[in-house]
Amino acid sequence: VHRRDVKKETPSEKACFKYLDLTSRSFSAVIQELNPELLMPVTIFYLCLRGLDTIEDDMTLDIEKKEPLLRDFHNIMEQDGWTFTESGPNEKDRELLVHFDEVIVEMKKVKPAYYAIIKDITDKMGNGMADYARNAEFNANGVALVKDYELYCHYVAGLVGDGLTRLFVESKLANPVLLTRPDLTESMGQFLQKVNIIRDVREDWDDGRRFWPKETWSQYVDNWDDLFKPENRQKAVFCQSEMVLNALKHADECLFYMAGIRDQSVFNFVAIPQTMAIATLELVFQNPAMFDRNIKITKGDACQLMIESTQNLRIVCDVFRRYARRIHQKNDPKDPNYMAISIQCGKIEQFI
Ligand code: PS7
Ligand code: MN
Ligand code: MN
Ligand code: MN
Ligand code: MN
Ligand code: MN
Repeated sequence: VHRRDVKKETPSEKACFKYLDLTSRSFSAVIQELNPELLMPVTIFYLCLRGLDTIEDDMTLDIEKKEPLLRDFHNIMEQDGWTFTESGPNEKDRELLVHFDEVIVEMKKVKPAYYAIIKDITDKMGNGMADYARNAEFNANGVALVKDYELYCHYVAGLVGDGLTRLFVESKLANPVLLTRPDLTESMGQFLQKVNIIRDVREDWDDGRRFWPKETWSQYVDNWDDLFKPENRQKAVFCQSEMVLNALKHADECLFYMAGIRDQSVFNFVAIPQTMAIATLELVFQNPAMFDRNIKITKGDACQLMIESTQNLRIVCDVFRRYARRIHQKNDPKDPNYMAISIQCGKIEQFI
């Protein structure tokens, strides 16, 4: 296991870890234990994308200002001394943008081969986010089709997987064969992003944002807001099942992807978020509380998952099977998605 060497760190390196801690709930610890070769590149990658996402998420920022910022962020983030102080005061990650100049100092020290990957992904993600930010302005209903939902997930998470995989292979910490399987990489990102979007539905609704596709929710309620009315709880839970089923389809490909990782610290880094995601999916499944408030797995479960995700692929497969079985047991025969969920859980339970 690797640990940061705090004594040898420059002030700007320390600042990067401070903003990593401040802005990441789930990734900070695992990033800080990465193989030293990838420690700074992945930290910088995270902070660039977190900065970009802070601009995307800021609903007080006018679209005429937001769009060019998103589209050009990959160039803006290279300008020495650049900082951004216009985020709304309630923006939780605004401090990162206020002190972005310190991230830029470290960004300039990243190996060119790694930096090229970081810049390419930031470019593609920013432009994808911009397409959807415009769309949200003109269409208060958000995304229409499941394929639009999945394209959004590609921009904000599938691309992260692509960039990380290229970093892992470039540093020889993953099998290059992973580069020939972009479908597996895409599933790694899609699974995390879809679970995040399902779980955060209430918080996003409160903020006036919707990521669930109309093609799905319109089968259960006439208007998006109706999904949150207490009298529609049963319909909302059935709709939730369809969203869970859609996410669950990525689980087996995530297990295949993890078989391509050669380095223990990289394995831990990719496996921990995935096991947390399947546990979160089990927690939200058939759980009406998700429409009232933000729900989270317990500290105890998170600790157990950390231990299990830092061993080997066999143990991680066991975790996936365990949660698939629990989802299977909670499955409701009255649910229109009952058969499909049952089949999908069966597939994971029988995996290798
Ligand atoms: C570079 C580690 C490992 C092949 C900031 C990791 C926000 C779920 O929206 O912060 O605030 O609720 O709870 C992470 C694939 C991306 C996908 C995406 C960069 C896994 C900007 C994570 C993370 C690919 C867009 C965080 C996708 O959730 O979100 C690095 C392999 C950032 C990964 C966002 C979401 C990540 C997310 P929110 P959270
Ligand atoms: Mn966002
Ligand atoms: Mn966000
Ligand atoms: Mn500063
Ligand atoms: Mn979210
Ligand atoms: Mn979050």
